[in-house]
Amino acid sequence: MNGAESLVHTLLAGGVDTCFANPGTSEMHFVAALDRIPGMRCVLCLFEGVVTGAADGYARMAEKPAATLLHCAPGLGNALANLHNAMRARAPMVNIVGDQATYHRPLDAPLTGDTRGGAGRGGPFRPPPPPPAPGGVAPPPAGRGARTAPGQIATLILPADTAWNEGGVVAPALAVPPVPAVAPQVLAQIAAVLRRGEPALLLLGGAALREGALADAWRISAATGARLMAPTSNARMARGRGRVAIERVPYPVDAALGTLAGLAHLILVGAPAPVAFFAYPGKPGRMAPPDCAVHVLARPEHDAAAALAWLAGELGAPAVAAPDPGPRPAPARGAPTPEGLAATLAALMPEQAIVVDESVSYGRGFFPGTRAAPAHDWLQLTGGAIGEGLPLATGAAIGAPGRRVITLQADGSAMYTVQALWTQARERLDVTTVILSNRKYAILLGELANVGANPGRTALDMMDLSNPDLDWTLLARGMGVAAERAETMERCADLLAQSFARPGPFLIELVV
Ligand SMILES: Cc1ncc(C[n+]2csc(CCOP(=O)(O)OP(=O)(O)O)c2C)c(N)n1
Repeated sequence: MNGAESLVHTLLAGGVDTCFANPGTSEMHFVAALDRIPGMRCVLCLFEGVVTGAADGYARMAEKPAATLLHCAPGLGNALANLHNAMRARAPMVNIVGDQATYHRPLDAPLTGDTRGGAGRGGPFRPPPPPPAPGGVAPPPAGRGARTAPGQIATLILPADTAWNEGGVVAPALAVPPVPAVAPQVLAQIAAVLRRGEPALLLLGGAALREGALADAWRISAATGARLMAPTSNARMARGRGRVAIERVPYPVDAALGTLAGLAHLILVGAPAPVAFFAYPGKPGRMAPPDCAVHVLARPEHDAAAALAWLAGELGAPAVAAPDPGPRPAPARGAPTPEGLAATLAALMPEQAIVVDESVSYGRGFFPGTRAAPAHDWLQLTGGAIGEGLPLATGAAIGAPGRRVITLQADGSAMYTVQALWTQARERLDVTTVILSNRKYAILLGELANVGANPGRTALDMMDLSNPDLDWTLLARGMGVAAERAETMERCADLLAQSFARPGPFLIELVV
């Protein structure tokens, strides 16, 4: 058995059975091992940023890591933006990065680069040293690292000779450490804070945004008057009928400050304290009022759901039904608007849909209009590095087969990783993409004004995506995805309904 074969067996033994890949010469023995050993679903992606974005989406839905296969330092470099997003989503992932053979590295061949440096930037898990030749790679620490709550990125560098040398050893999976419980004193302290009845807000992130945890948070809210909110960007949130609907801290600084004004206590439940995405001249960076006490109920690695359940019990908060979101809206008519699109989605989306939201500026108001939709999960761009929506949707569809994925996708961001559409076609994934075609970097037009910069012709041209116009129907069809354009909400509704009724990917260019 060679090193590559032992690695594939070890990954499978550890429950990693899906590999998003973009291979090169240094990974050929790993690819050959995947061919010889059954059990691994291999998904080809045509850019490394699609590989890592797809592995992120897979992990968010399957709740376990996928493997990625990436090509030495430059390939890993291409992967970094979506690795960053995955790290912010706290998605587990095991990266296998090929590299020059150990004895070839000193020759400084053209593709030799700082693979270890890049791996270190992909997440907090330090890459293990290259395994000694001959053979015998040892991925279980990587697998365990990835699965340690709340999910981490583990990167294994696989020099070509360690893959092809004989002497591979299959390692049994290591036990994954249990999710740590919140300390009883912390729970008691937070209960005491909530009993005071002062203006308080529970900021729910990570596992606290799942259905059961939201229900317990709602009990606490109903019993104590504490408000509930989520961070601006979240990896996965349970939404729709039957779930407790909560709003997010708004992205614009003034709106965020207004939302949190007057708070005496901010209680963090698996979420970080809210800060502005960027510094703006003359504005604060922290969004909570300066005299607001910030308490940590659960850090992201803690069992936030158990903490909320305990707290609800301790406060004697009875079970309460989720608030009725009102009737399911009817599809909108006329010219496209954000509210109209939200209503149309709520009207038509199937049960248990997965919404992937990289809508950037267009989607800030999607939440209120989709409350009365059937139960669904909502996935967002967590690290602000645009170009993750299409890959994220691709991975989510593979991680949750049988569920329709709906991607709400801003056009500028879509162009970063547009090749993900090809993988959706090849894998026949049930993904409906709505391209929000405003032919602008609209958010940056606002940011130009927000930072007080000068909007001259050259600056404005750098935020304009026209001249030439992108034709999304041609782009999609060129990658095997059926596509149509919609200029009205009626047409959009028609196309959405058609797409939901048939298997496979479909793209709607919504001209907004
Ligand atoms: C990897 C990366 N590169 C560049 C940026 C800067 N950036 C932020 S938003 C944006 C434009 C987004 O345009 P689009 O996706 O069309 O959405 P819209 O603003 O029109 O809603 C850019 C270039 C970023 N956030 N991440």
